[in-house]
Amino acid sequence: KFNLMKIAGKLKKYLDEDRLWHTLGVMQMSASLAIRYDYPMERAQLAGLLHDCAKCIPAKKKLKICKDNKIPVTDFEREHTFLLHAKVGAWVAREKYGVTDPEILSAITWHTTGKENMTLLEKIVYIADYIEPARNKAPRLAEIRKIAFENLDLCMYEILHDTLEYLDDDPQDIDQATIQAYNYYSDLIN
Ligand code: DGI
Ligand code: FE
Ligand code: FE
Ligand code: FE
Repeated sequence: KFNLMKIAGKLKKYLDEDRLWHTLGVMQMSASLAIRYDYPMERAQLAGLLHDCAKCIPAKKKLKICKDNKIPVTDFEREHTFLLHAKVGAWVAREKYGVTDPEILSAITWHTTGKENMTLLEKIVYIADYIEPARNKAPRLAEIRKIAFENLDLCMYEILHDTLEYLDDDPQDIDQATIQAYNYYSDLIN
């Protein structure tokens, strides 16, 4: 059994103020979506609380963690090291916060790119990350926040669509997982 308040207290030491506030927003939004879609609420909160636990680790240190722990790093991730905070985050959640639940670790792993055929918790965290109240940069947020509570798969599609549009300036910059996720949810809703 885990204590969310204790974990938040520890996280505070590893995240800057904005990232902590974002994280608390994702925890709450994950709880709301869990209630809406019948997922165990506290497990969703734990995943949301820890999803960015590796966000403030410098690139060099993330690469070292991967090397030391035999976590595979793709060439693409080596060139876009910010993507590594997701899989390194899952490692940190397990090793430093004692999370063993593979569903939670997987939700942390896939929260940045998404992937094909995501589990309910993976979708909850991915979406909560995008729509939590402190996020304000994405377009159409009001609309996407509503869709999140109406249709999770459609919401995945809308977020992936806008993410690809945002990354469109440089298609070389797009991870395969993001493209696969987009194609999957695009087929699913059409
Ligand atoms: O860590 P957060 O900022 O809370 O959120 P996140 O981990 O979901 O990262 C969001 C950013 O990741 C957003 O600016 C879009 C970007 N992103 C998502 N998929 C890809 C990507 N960036 C690149 N370069 N390639 C991708 O495939
Ligand atoms: Fe993140
Ligand atoms: Fe995200
Ligand atoms: Fe986040």
